[in-house]
Amino acid sequence: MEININNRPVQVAEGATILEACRSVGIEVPTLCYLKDVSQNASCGVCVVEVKGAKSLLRSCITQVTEGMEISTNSPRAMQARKVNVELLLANHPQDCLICDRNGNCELQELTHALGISARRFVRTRKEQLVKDETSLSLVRDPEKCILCGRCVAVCSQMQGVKAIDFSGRGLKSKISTFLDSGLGLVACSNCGQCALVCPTGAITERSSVSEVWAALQDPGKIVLVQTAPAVRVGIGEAMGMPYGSLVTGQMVAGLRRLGFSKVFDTNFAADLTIIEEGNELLHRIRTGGELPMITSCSPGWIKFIEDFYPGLLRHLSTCKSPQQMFGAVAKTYYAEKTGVDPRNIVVVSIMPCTAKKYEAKRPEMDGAFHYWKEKLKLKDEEHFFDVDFSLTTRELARMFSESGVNFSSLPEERFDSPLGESTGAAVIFGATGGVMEAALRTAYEVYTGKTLHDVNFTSVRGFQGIKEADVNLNGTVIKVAVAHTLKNAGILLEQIKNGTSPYVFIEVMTCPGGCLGGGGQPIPTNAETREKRAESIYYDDDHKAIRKSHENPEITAIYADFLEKPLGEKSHHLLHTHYMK
Ligand code: HC1
Repeated sequence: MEININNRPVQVAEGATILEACRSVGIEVPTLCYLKDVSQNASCGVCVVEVKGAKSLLRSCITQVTEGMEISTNSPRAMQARKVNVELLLANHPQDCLICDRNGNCELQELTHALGISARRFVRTRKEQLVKDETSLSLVRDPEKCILCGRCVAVCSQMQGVKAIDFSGRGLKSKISTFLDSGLGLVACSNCGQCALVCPTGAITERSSVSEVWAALQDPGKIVLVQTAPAVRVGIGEAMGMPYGSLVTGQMVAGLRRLGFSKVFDTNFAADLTIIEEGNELLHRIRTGGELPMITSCSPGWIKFIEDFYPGLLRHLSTCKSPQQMFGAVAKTYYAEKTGVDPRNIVVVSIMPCTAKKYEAKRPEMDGAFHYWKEKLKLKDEEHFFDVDFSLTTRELARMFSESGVNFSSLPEERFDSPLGESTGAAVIFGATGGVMEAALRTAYEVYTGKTLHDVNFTSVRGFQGIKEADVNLNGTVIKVAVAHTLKNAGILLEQIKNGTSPYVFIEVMTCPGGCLGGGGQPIPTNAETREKRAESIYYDDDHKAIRKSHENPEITAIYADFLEKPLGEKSHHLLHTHYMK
């Protein structure tokens, strides 16, 4: 349809909102609350425009265009109102931008600058000082910095179906809160961190462990090992100013060495290990009439979700620990033995695209290595250690690079250390929704049929569709599999299992949209465009790997020969598998 924007006739899609119509013809209307396909609660009032014939200014994010509409996005009245609305938000907003986590990447700060606001015109209206919520192992909420845009509430309820946070109070007492105001760590929050990704300010951030990691790196008595998740290599470049989805594995390794890590290892190695254990677990369940469908267990937000909301279905989860945790357990046992290092002196740091990994690392049962050594080294209880000591997000790693003056884009490409650094194409695709399933199928096919799989690309489980399903032919035996990303979609598959209508044998669930590449610890912005670019890089990386099946990774063969002995064996049981909590 034809409408007129800023005195220019333009063709726009019927049914579009004014905001969408403006953006479709390259006219930017700012907003602090709108989130495409998720949040349209029109709370910030920043996107107001003037429409000829309308009595008042209209919020462009919720007003549909009509034929012949005459819109002005930059009339003096619209611009003045936009400015006043931002000034009102600033009245109650702390002025500590210089020391805020989001300094330089804050939508409110950017807009304040863009609108030419140079002074604080309105006085604070809120009487009380709101208290930080530091109850979560993954996230910190600072309600003083909250502008009540509602994006966090929208992603938590609409995208994830979790509803851990919501608006409470009225007027000046309005705030985002948890059930009984008890704090994120005490409610059914999955720790996914999607709220932190969409927050326009610094009101929700990851709980940072950067200073603890610096302290460990400066401790001469410690060997500090670092592992990097599949999706970090396609995210960290963005945080260092490179194009969306840049694949920077080699520079990332070089940068980590320059930060002082003793060894730079790859979570992808542990992803290959997961496939061996999980693939064998699946085949064992199929052959022995075990609980099916079996569901993947590497995404900790998903584990928290099923524990909180569907505890009766926990038997469907694979007992495999996630690759992050498998890595920690073998680093402090296999690697410690191989190198003769006292496990008490090993610090394992992981770099993850995920905020829930922080919570996962501190789950009480994630201390397999401590129990492995307890008898042998006569360890006292107060010497207790976890398999993974610190889990940092991609954003925290970027902060460490910045703090230490690493000039990321000029770094040479370096290789991971051995023996926990070799990995396959199957491992890197863990970072995208459908990747764990595809990696598992590459191995399951060969183990089950004893034949070589020539085309390793299971394209039917790729892509960003909410739930994907496929029939996989294992040499005559057809198994039905499904893949879901976001917890809301996972909930749909769980309801089928609950009702006895699930047709699947194996299900992959990833907490975040797009899988880990869209994780809550990834650079901001993380949106449809960035997710798309990161996925392209992940599949490019897989395509160009010399080895693309987990069971062909020579370091995996070696760890079974030298240490684990066999998949699902005694050591695997203690170090690589876990249990869940109702
Ligand atoms: Fe993931 Fe995983 S793929 S959960 O998305 O299984 O975070 O990247 O590291 O552990 O390997 C995240 C990513 C990650 C684990 C692996």
